[in-house]
Amino acid sequence: MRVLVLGGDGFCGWPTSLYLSDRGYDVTILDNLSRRKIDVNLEVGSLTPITAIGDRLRTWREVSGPLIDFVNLDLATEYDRLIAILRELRPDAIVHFAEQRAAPYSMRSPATKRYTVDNNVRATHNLLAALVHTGIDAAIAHLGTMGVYGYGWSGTAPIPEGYLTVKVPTPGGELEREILHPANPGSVYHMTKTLDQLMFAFYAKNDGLRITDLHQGIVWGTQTDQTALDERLINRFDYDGDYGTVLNRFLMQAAIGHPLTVHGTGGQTRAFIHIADTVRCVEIAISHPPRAGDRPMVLNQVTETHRVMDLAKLVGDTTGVEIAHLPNPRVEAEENELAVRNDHFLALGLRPTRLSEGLLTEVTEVAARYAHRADPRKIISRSVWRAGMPCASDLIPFPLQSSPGVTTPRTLRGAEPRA
Ligand code: NAD
Ligand code: USQ
Repeated sequence: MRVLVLGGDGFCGWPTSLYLSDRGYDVTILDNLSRRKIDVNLEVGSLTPITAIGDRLRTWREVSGPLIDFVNLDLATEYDRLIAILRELRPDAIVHFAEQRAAPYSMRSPATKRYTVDNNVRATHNLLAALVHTGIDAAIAHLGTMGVYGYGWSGTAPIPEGYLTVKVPTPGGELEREILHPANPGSVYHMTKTLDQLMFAFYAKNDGLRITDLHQGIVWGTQTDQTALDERLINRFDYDGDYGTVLNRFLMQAAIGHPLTVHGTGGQTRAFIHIADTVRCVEIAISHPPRAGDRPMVLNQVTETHRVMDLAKLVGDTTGVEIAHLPNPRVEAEENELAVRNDHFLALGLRPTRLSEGLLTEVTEVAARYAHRADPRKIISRSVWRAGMPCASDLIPFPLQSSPGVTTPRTLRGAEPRA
């Protein structure tokens, strides 16, 4: 089976490409390397020393045998080249990761708001138009997000898999209908994923495209069996205030003795999935595509939910690092309930990797190994949702070497918060 992985150089796309290649799929990565360029612009880098895409692919060939091809192409702007690549490759499945994915970055400035919308909406639409244009019947698995549903809208009722049954009052009585779950995005980034959903609904109905939208929770962890084979295959580890996500940030902060940066009360509940389950879910999705004429299949790619404060306590208790309650730079509910249905993935064979001390330690150890690469000035989230919202000052001094205890996570005692 020939698979084209759009965004295959990224945090989820790279381990997915290796996993699929390892499982015998013929993989081509398409990526414009924009994520690496954003790091350069933000003057930050992955905590882990990721190698150039060419080195990654050569190393994979050396250690495992199969060849992964690479195409450097901007999905949002290079439509004609995309057509040519699709005609040449004729993929059976396309995994679409290629979007700007950080909510804080999408709220950082008018320029990043516009970039996020232009990039994400055009990338997705170009893909859909190109499949119709070329007549290539590839199944699409797109990475959506739990954030399309919003938080707290349905209280403790579990969020269904994409569609909601509603009763429509009519003069002749009530009609029962299944509609796309109301969209309730919390950032410009999340808004682009709700726009993607509408495009999928249209192209599935009008052109019979076969589309699965994977509403994924926050991905944590860093390595998979394949990325751990050689240091040159290492996955990226984002820890900065825009791209770092909450649990990986807490684990990295513990590793360098930085107080854990809880926004507000920490009452926000979110959905999570380990990176090793992300790659498995993608394989499950491309092996069970919908049929032409079906509405988009929506699967909640989530294995558990946690409250931010509970995660901070867990990491704080195991490492001795303190918790800092910081002003929340986002406009979001201080507290919310969250229950999510993920019946499809369980029925299709996913055995969830649950958060465990062993896995937390593994990530903290990776973070501790590369702690010398961390720039603590990049940790505080300073992209605010509305101009003028307060945000915290740096919590530990730079350079890092002058802060206490940069040795191993378990011996650390965090510096005093001074926000
Ligand atoms: P990432 O930024 O690490 O990877 C995205 C990749 O897409 C990058 O390599 C980037 O260079 C590429 N890309 C972006 N725009 C492109 C374009 N126009 N043309 C070609 N390539 C382009 O992000 P990630 O964490 O790997 O996330 C992948 C997908 O999964 C995203 O769509 C994201 O919304 C979704 N997702 C991620 C998470 C998470 O916690 N990381 C959770 C839920 C959903
Ligand atoms: N948070 C903190 N402290 C931090 C970082 C975050 O308290 O240091 C809080 C945030 O305020 C928020 C929650 O933790 O309430 C989650 O934030 P996050 O940055 O971990 O995740 P989010 O912005 O939602 O985005 C991430 C990915 C995105 C994906 C989404 C899945 O970057 O691509 O779509 O998770 S979900 O959240 O399920 O929609």
